[in-house]
Amino acid sequence: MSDFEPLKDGDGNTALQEAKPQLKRPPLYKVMLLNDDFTPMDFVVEILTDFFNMSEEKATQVMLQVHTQGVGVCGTYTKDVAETKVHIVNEYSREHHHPLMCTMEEA
Ligand code: TYC
Repeated sequence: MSDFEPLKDGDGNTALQEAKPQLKRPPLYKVMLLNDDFTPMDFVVEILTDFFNMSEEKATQVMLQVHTQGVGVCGTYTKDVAETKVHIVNEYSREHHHPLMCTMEEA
């Protein structure tokens, strides 16, 4: 069903006009990896291929970007998906006793 919003004229009369449908896109979030001195490079590449569906080549590129620049983007997702990825990656890293940190911020 469509919504209606009030439309006032100068004499204080109010009519109803059909409101424009409010179709805002949901905000997107960048999921990022942070560099550290201890997590093995191979483990980071594995994270990027397994959880972010990157090719080995792309994963190596992103891992090296994080290694040299301190931070790199793994992908951009809706809030729920981004939160889940961050959680899964951080849990997986902890389970393997690596200090790798995954975070998110609005794109
Ligand atoms: N700096 C790590 C090393 O030299 C590798 C690394 C890359 C760690 C990316 C974390 O997000 C990271 N072993």
